[in-house]
Amino acid sequence: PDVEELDARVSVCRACPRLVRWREEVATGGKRASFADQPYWGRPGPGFGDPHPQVLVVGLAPAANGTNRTGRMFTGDRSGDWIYAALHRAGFAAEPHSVASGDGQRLSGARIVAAVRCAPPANRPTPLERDTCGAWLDRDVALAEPTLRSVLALGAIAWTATLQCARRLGWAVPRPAPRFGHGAETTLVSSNGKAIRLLGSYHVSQQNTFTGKLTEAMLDAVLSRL
Ligand code: DU
Ligand code: SF4
Repeated sequence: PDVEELDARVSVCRACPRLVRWREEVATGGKRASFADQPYWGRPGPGFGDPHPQVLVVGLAPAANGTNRTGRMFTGDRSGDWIYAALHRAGFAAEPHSVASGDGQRLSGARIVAAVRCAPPANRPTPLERDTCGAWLDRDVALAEPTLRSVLALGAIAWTATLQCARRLGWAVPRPAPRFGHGAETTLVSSNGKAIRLLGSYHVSQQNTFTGKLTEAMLDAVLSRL
């Protein structure tokens, strides 16, 4: 299997009843007024970017009117404005913005995925939904492993999901479990004996960027270490 096949498979997943209901509800009757005339994706968000990445960026979950609308990771919401601008400044993204399919955005050396692939109500997946969707993260990480050098976890949930994924894949994870923080770093060793760095950044959610908990300089400082 390659990433194209993986993306096709994940985008038709219906494993979590609550999330299937929510993603489809938003995509039909529940559109944001300003997007009312647009078709919504209404499905799980597949990974986006370089099929042979050195860097895997792991987000939390699609936004109801962002990825759930556009079908592309971090695309069409304010979190996306932050991460794509930073990826562009760091040389990974062709464009500083990600608007929709056909906008010319491409990532080189990086691929973006999420711990949970369907938009959750109140942006909060349950522990069971996180565990269930971990199966897709496992496949993404396993496919990326041959070229992978670093994983950037955006937020504590992505950090924990990545550690759990590494353990399921039989990778060596330090004990006690490394703690998430902005700028946190640890080294995982893949089942092929390859050292892979895990870096943490505060998530690019508005909650962090509006309040100044996460600044562009803080994000750039972590990305420069990738
Ligand atoms: O059509 P394609 O070149 O296989 O690309 C599919 C999809 O992935 C497209 O929206 C661009 C993106 N992509 C990328 O961002 N970076 C790559 O190196 C290859 C594809
Ligand atoms: Fe499938 Fe993940 Fe969506 Fe659950 S959250 S339905 S596992 S893609």
